Amino acid sequence: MIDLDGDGSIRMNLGDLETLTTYGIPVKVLLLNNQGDGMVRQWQDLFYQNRYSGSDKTLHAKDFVRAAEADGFPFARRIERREDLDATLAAFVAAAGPAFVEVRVDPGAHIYPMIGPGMGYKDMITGRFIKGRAQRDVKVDRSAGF
Ligand SMILES: Cc1ncc(C[n+]2csc(CCOP(=O)(O)OP(=O)(O)O)c2C)c(N)n1
Ligand SMILES: [Mg+2]
Repeated sequence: MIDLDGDGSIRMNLGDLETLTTYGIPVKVLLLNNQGDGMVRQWQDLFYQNRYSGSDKTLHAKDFVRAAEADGFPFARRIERREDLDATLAAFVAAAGPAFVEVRVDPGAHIYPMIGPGMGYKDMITGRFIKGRAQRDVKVDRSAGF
């Protein structure tokens, strides 16, 4: 079993990492760390002119790999470079018992498709890479660099 987690979500139940090691439960935890509540931040990018309230965690100091090590994870690693992905993920899946891997991802990346507030399916926003139907004009401020 592989738990795909976010840095915001895992903060809500981080104590249960220890449950896995206490009982030897072989769950693999794959953390996608974009240093914030990305789903919330995306709305603030698109509809609130990049005004971030409560969604930015770039100043937070949590070292998730050390947290997993402290809870006794025999396998706890961080992936920061794309070229390390394949080998580290293969070792992660092959590791016996509970295993933890943190993948650092782009804090500015958006997730599509999405439906904005007050919009319907016909207004689905598909982003830069998905070819969609004609879209309602959503003004996107890309000054933050994405
Ligand atoms: C218990 C609970 N609290 C709050 C929310 C609202 N919420 C939805 S997504 C989200 C942010 C999740 O951040 P993260 O896990 O880092 O995922 P990301 O979008 O960055 O990939 C929050 C707070 C929720 N869905 N459930
Ligand atoms: Mg996140």
